[in-house]
Amino acid sequence: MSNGLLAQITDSLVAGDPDATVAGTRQAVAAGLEPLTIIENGLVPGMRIVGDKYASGEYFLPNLIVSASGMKQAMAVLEPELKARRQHRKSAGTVVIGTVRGDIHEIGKSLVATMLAANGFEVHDLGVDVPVDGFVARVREAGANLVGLSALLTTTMRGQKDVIDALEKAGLRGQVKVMVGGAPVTKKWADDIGADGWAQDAVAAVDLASRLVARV
Ligand code: B12
Repeated sequence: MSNGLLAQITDSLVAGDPDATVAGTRQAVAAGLEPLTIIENGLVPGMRIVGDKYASGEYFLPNLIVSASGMKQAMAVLEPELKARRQHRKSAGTVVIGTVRGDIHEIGKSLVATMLAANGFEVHDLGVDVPVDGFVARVREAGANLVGLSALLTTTMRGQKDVIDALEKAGLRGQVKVMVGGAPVTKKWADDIGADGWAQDAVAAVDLASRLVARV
């Protein structure tokens, strides 16, 4: 039954039917499924299939936009559920997160932000297409000890290094750990640009964030 619901959510994203995605998500919550299970086993696989279809030329940009909207609306249903399960941990830190300049992909970044907030971090989500100075200014204002930089395009990944350089220049690099992510970003890239860590998905990002903050 629950597997059927999750498959329904995946299929609705692939079919580009946001109303069905939201309805399926609500149904899954009502059936007692954990929000994280719904995300990881219903929504994310759907977006992956949509991405593959786009890459192979079967889907076009409008398909991506409709599916992304379904995912976003479903996340709006799940966010309060995730927060309701929030465990208050004293050790959680203050995170400034955003998608770097020139890049408007927000789903993965928002998922990471939601998961961090659900795990007791104070999260300052700057949104997408964030200029380098935007990150630096907020780190200073919020006294953040962690920065999360998302990039989904090979052409915008370089922006992650620009933020690291700017933090250095502003004399803030010693106070913050920097974690990077996004589909084209690898551990090697993170090492090359002098980031403190890389995580493949939102669950790993929470684990990484906890470890990095413990080391600040
Ligand atoms: C949805 C989507 C869009 C939507 C975005 C809508 C939105 N509101 O976010 C729209 C339609 C707007 C879009 C536009 C474009 N897109 Co697009 N898009 C995608 C798609 C299909 C899915 C991305 C997604 O949301 N995935 C689901 C989330 C959950 O996964 P995720 O983002 O990877 O995030 C996870 C991890 O990476 C990690 N993570 C992410 N961020 C961070 C940050 C930190 C700190 C950490 C630790 C971890 C972490 O955790 C996340 C959660 O698990 C991908 C395909 C793909 N395979 O990625 C293409 C893709 C990224 N897009 C692509 C392209 C080319 C574009 C456009 C240039 C298309 C065009 N011609 O206009 C534009 C770019 C616009 C711009 N300037 O940014 C290419 C990029 C190719 C490349 N190598 O550079 C891809 C790979 C598609 C393809 N195969 O060609 N896109």
